[in-house]
Amino acid sequence: MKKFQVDEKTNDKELKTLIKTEGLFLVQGLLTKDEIDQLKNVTLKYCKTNGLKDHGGIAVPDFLSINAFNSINWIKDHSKIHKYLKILLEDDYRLCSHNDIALNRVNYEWHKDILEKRWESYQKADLWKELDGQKYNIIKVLIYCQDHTKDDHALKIIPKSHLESGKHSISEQEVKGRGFRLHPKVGDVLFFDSRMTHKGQDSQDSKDRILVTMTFGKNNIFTNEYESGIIARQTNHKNKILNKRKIFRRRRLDFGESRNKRR
Ligand SMILES: O=C(O)CCC(=O)C(=O)O
Ligand SMILES: [Fe+2]
Repeated sequence: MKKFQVDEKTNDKELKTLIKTEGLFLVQGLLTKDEIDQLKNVTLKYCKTNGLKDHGGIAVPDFLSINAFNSINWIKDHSKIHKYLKILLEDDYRLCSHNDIALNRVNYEWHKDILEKRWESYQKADLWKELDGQKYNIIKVLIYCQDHTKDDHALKIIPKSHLESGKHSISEQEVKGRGFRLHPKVGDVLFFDSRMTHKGQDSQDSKDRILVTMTFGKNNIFTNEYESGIIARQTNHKNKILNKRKIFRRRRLDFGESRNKRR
């Protein structure tokens, strides 16, 4: 674990080497407790009545596009996060549309954060090969909003697995018993190559567990393809939420009307 922990004293070369060879690093104490509290409070308030049911918890896909999250959209521009992204993505990158908040979501299957299912076809280039002098360079940023030093509810990872080609879902056979759990403190931020094999918590905690994620990619063909698939996936998920709301409103309306008729 120590090997992957960095702080403001870690130099650019060490950071680049960690991502290149291990696939990740964890920056200690990057966000303040007050910043984390803001992320937490807005999420808890919103998820009381909104969001998409997902793996036993609630997901908020593309929270940055939702008015209720305007007060925390500073997170996408946070200068301390961008200090690291600028080094890893060499000043030429963008938020490639993916952003998500998860409340109490269980995510116990090993996977890589690459396009899957019907969205896989958007990613045409081989992610493990160079194309026209360009290379895959997509970094996922994870912010857990609670302390995980004494629990097993943060990310489980396989260092170096970003170098192993594969599909989104990774079987236990491929994992071969490898992997270990990270134990971030409040305010730590994880940066990882989105091809790294990882999984979330195996079961829910008794306390609320909030995870904020955003994905940034170097401006190139790999990021363009990834982003087009992500936009399609996020739109699909957001439509599910809208349809659910419509059904809910229609039911309320029907119920109200039938009650009125009875009067
Ligand atoms: O729930 C988690 O901790 C992991 C979620 C995950 O796989 C991800 O954000 O990429
Ligand atoms: Fe993931």
